[in-house]
Amino acid sequence: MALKAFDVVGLEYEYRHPRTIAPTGLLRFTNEGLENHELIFGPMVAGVTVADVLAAPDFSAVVTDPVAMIAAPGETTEMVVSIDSGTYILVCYVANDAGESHVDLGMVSSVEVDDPA
Ligand SMILES: [Cu+2]
Repeated sequence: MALKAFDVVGLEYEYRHPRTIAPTGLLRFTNEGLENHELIFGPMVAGVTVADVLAAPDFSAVVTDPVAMIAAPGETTEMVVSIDSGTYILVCYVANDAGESHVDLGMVSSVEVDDPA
């Protein structure tokens, strides 16, 4: 049986993805933009919001076991992952030529992972 994939597209400066996904085995990140983009993807600690993560001094205290992938323009990269239900953050900390971090330009999102069982 083929692994179910969670497809994320990155571009300037946002992610496009389904709002809710079932736990999936294959995380697939495609860069449809003109700059390099990364996908840092991990479950937020219960009760933590995206705004809390962005304000937190210690990322690892609010997002547990994130994975990181980077894709050049036009590239697709994929990774087999094992994920549980919860709310996951997607964030890119790459900086553009002006020195602005993509996250500050809006490249951050979240997705609900919901186990249908
Ligand atoms: Cu980016």
